[in-house]
Formats: sequence, C-alpha cells, structure tokens
Amino acid sequence: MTQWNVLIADRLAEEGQAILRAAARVDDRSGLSPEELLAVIPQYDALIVRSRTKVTAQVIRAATRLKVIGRAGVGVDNIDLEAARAHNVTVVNAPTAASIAVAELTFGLLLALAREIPRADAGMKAGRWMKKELKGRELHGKTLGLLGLGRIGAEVARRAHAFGMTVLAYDPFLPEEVIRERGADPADLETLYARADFISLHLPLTEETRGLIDAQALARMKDGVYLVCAARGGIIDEPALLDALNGGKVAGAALDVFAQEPPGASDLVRHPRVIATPHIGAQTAEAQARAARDIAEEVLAALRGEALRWRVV
Ligand code: 9EZ
Repeated sequence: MTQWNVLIADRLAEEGQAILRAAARVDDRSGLSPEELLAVIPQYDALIVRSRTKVTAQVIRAATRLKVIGRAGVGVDNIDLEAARAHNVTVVNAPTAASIAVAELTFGLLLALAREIPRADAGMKAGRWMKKELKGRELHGKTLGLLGLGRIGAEVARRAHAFGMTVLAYDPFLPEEVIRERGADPADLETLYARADFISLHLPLTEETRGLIDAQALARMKDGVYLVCAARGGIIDEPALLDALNGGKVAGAALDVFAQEPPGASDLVRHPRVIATPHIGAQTAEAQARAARDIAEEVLAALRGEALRWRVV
C-alpha cells in the first residue's frame, strides 16, 4: 500500500498535525526557503501552508506527485490558482475557523473606541490619572451598521444585541429574510451610512469592495461615526479616512488590517483617534487549532477522493 507524503511548509498547530499523522507520512518543515521547497516538493502528495509560503507556478510545475494544496486559513493569494488548475492540483482552505476570533476582536475594538481604553492605559503607564479626560460613550442604545453579514458579521450581530444595540446590515449577496434571521435589519447603503453610530466591515476585498469606504462614503456617514475594520486592507481608502478623522467627521477608527502590511508608523496609525492592531483577527489559540484541524481533515478528504467542504480550485 502506497502511503501519502504530506509536507507542512508553515507552522501548523499540533491538532492538525496529529490528524495528518494518523493517515499519512508527514514532514514538518515549517520555515523552509523557496529553494528548499522547490527541491523537496516532487516527493509530496499534499502541501499545507499558511500565508508565508509562496506556492508559485514554478513550485506547482515541479510538484509531479502533488494532488492537493491546503491553506490553513482563508486567503489564497499566496497560491498560484491558475497554475494549480492547469496541473489538476486541488486547492482547499479553512474559511470558517477564525469567525469567532474575528467577531470577538471586533467587539474588543468597538469597546476600545467607545471607552478609549488604549489611551487610558497609556496614561496610567505614564503615571497620569486621566479620569476627567476620559468620558466615553456607551454602545447601549446605539446603532451598529454592518457591511457584510456572512459568518463573522452574523456573530458580531448576535453580540451587538447582547449589548443593547440596534443592528443594521447591508449585504448585496443575502436575501432580506436571511439578514433578518441573522439578527439584523436590512438596510441599503445610504440608510446604513445615515443611521449608524458605529460601522464595522465584514466583507472580502474584491474589485467591487476595494476603496468602498472612500471620501464619498465617509461624507454620507453621521458626524462623529466610529469605524471598525478587521476584514481586509484596501476596503478603506486610508488617505480619505485620515482626512475624515482630521476634519472631525469620524470620531475614531479601529483598524486591524491595512492596504500595506505592515503599514509602519504611518500618519493614520499614529493618529490619536486611531486604534491599530497588527492583523490579529485570527490570532487566537482556538482559531489556529480549528484552522489546523479543518485543513488536515480537508486535505485528507481530497487525497481520498471524498466530497470537499471548501474547495477553492
Ligand atoms: C459588498 C459586500 C458587502 C460583499 C459581501 C460579499 C463579495 N461580497 N461583497 C459591499 N460576500 C457589503 C458591501
């Protein structure tokens, strides 16, 4: 009986490695260089990566035994999908593993904005008691506008209800009844911008959504709106957001993702009313373990020729 050889090219949580080892020969070579990958890839039936390893057309051409590439997470922009298709290599990902982690970070950012928790802490660490300067706002009674109501947006909506918020959602890919089932009132973009006190983005970056939050969109929002983005860099036009912060239209913004990552100490990141985090949405022990488990199961299913939950190619 021939055994499958599986190459793990980026750090994968132990939960996933155990599932793979029960069914295949597994080499954990996380951190290997592009040259090393090219040299060893001909031996493998399956390749598992996160976002670090670039799976180029050259790698796929050299991969004469390769049947499946698994991405332990959502984004597959580090994999040449055209080359995979041309060489009959299946590509699978683990798109749902981080939904709770991202929804919880979103709430952390909403609360951090409303109560200025980072500024309060920075003051304390500098020996200052900023009590009088720290008058926040409550989420209770406010309207949260969600752009995108997929798995993450729906989890955010549930949590918003627990905080006593009214939840509006715009998602052109969902029927109104599904938006209602997920706990939000359907709204068109204009209405959402006009009514929301807090706006959070939960949509993918596509040709249609790149720069969706531009100067025009910002101008339609309420004065003093708070923005949260833990979705993808590039959805927000960052220079337009900086102008809207400086002009007083936007009261505060919390950003986990950036058009360029890392963004460095940009004017936006350093802005006193911006809270910035280094793309930590999926960075929980639980989400990483779930992504590893999901991708291990999906890659084995592909090797066995079974039905796939998350085929990309
Ligand atoms: C676009 C979207 C949501 C959206 C949601 C999904 C591809 N796509 N685009 C604009 N799944 C809100 C505003």
